[in-house]
Amino acid sequence: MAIQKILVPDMGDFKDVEVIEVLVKKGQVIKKNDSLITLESDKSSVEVPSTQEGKIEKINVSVGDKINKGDLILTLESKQEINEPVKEKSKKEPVKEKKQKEVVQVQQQPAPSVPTSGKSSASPKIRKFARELGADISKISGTQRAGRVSEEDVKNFIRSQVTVSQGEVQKKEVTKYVEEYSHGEFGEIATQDLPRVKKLSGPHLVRSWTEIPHVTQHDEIDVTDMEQFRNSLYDYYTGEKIKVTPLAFIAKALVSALKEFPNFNASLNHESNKIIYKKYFHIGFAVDTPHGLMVPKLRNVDQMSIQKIGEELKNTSQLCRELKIDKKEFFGGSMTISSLGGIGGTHFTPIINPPEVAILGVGRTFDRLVKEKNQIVSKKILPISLSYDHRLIDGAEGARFCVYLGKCLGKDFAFKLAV
Ligand code: CAO
Repeated sequence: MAIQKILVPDMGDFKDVEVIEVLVKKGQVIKKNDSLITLESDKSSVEVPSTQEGKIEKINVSVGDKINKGDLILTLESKQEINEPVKEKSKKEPVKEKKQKEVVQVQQQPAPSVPTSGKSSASPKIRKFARELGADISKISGTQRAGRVSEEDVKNFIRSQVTVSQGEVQKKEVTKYVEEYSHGEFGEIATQDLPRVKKLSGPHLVRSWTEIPHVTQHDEIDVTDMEQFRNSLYDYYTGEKIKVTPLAFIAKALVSALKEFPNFNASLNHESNKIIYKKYFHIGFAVDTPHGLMVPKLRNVDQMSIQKIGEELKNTSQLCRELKIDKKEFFGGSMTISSLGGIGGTHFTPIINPPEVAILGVGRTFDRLVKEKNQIVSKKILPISLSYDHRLIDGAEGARFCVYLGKCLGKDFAFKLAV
């Protein structure tokens, strides 16, 4: 048994390149040409394959390390005798190791650096894009010059993996993730079936996450005046306090913003490359139920008073929690609000509910001390997070939408919500 070193080969122009993936583990038995690490520079990405076979004794690089030709990648226990057995070292090898004798292994049999996986070449940006979508770039055939993979190739690959038909997602190629150890090996566990609602919503979320290029814009709205108004609502006849949550005001403000920015009240038809503009204002809202998340629609919110919206929110969420809601009520929406304000937290990244193109996330209102006219005053701040489909909505439009919404719920709220 000999210890062999696998070093970074000559990579031409590459200097101080970053390790972005370590593709092997300590103790793993590898064959010659198995990929060991992926390196990424500004220009391109390469995988470094092994020049030897054997069992990995120690890995000397980690993700984020900057390495150069001759640096030690790993040591290997190999049956194959080599001319120059390598001394073991107790501490992590510095990656800057270029002694002549120690590079003998590689210099005799230089490990060729190859464009990633040997099959696909792609820019770091595209590789990152593919990684974020969980796609293996090596499986994607590039349509660009010299087989280079484009963003469109990645999207087409994802589409080919997930076929959506009649609300059901069928995975053509199921990736099986085998855990190295079972959960039960670490302590007591319990197993139960995934609730039906989660089984149904899961593929829908996957479709949204993998197909829609999301952008999420976070903002804060001064809702001090609105909150004062909300807390001062009393029934004209009975004198009783009217309880309406901020969500009713937000839904009303959202309708006003949808009128001003029709791209948010739209859907995309990719087959015909058309935008469908909706002339109705059916607002979806995420409801947390014991069975899982449901997103019913409130129809024609533009024609409702704030008090009526408040009542409808209560009634509809109750129907969801009791599983009495009609299935059709989950379809035909303009845009969705996901409010976690009743629970807590500030900003998050809501996932668009297709075929809609945007979703508004709402956090919990908090107090902030600000200086106003040389006085310190307390303001009520509402955190919002707007996710939108970047294929239809540009960043500037997203920002304008947030500003407008801020005006509707801010000092202009009485005026804006009345229209
Ligand atoms: N800031 C401060 N307080 C808020 C608030 C906000 N942004 N939003 C609601 N509240 C308050 C309400 O005023 C109410 O206070 P009182 O108990 O004093 O009346 C309390 O929080 C509870 O409100 P609520 O959550 O019951 O009512 P709602 O109209 O705000 O929301 C519903 C209704 C159905 C959206 C909500 O019950 C729910 O299910 N939220 C979870 C949505 C969710 O899971 N989203 C994540 C989707 S992605 O996984």
